[in-house]
Amino acid sequence: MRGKIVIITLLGLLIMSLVLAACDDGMGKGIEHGEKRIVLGFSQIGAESVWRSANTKSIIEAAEESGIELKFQDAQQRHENQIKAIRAFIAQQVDVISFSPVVESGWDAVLKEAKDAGIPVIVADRTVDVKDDSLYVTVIGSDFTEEGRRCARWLVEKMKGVKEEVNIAEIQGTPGSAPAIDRKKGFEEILKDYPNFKIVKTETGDFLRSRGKEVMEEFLKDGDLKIDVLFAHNDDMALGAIEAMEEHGIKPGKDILIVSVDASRLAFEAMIAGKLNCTVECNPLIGPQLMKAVRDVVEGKTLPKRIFVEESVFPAEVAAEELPNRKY
Ligand code: GYE
Repeated sequence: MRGKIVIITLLGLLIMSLVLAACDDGMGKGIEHGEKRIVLGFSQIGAESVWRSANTKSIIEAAEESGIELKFQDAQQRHENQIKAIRAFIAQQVDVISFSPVVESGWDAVLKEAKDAGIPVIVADRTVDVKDDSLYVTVIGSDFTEEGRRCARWLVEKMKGVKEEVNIAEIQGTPGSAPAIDRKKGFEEILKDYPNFKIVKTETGDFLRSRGKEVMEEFLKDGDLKIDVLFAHNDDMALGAIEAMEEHGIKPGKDILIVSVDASRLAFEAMIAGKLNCTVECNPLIGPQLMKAVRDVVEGKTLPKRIFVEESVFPAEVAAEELPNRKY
């Protein structure tokens, strides 16, 4: 009799744990210590830059700290991989979907599918261009247009009274991405009041250090081209361009002034070495803000449509003092 009771109890426990495991995997709802955990599906762009790696780390750590179960997918820079990932999250019935869109457009259909499935979407870092903005709850990220303006304002100030005609070469980020579109827009918006500042050459470097180097090599091959300033849409491409300049016998930061965006530690080191002149901050450490938003959405709170991250401008003069404070 006693043996029978033990077997029945054990069977009962086994069935219970199987049911719990099925809830966790099949339904996408995490259960730990009898408590339901929020499940977040996140589609990341890839690992193109130092910024992106810091962003991924921040999201993974913040999810862990806030007890949110994270399903993380790396799209390797491909729009179609992000669409696949979002569809998989919908099929798994996660509680919230978040993603950093590689490009601005082409999201209407898949976000409609998420909406129809009743799954809220939080856009992180880069923005989307969709007809119906009820397809997402909020966008958490930087003001890229303002970053472009800050680069131009720094440049105008720096060049005041130094040179009459200023020739600028630009290395852009991924074509069609929000930071590439908006940084260019903000930069040109300020420069239109200064007709002696001209963008004489512009090309995409896909936010990659290797491409930044290649693009700069191309620019430098053109013997007729006189470049005074490089505006790079991120630090990685600026660092690649610095290598190309040095191989060409040009002193980066002196013969050609360089301003870029992100404010990574590597950029600070380049400033201290006198090779980069200014970096405008774009903060990748948005994990904690994202997890807070995820919780708020699940609890039914109303969020603002846009959540900005606070950022600064760091000219070379403050680099040595600021470097110890940099976290990425
Ligand atoms: O500036 C760049 C990265 O989307 C803001 O993407 C981000 C940009 C960042 O590859 O380094």
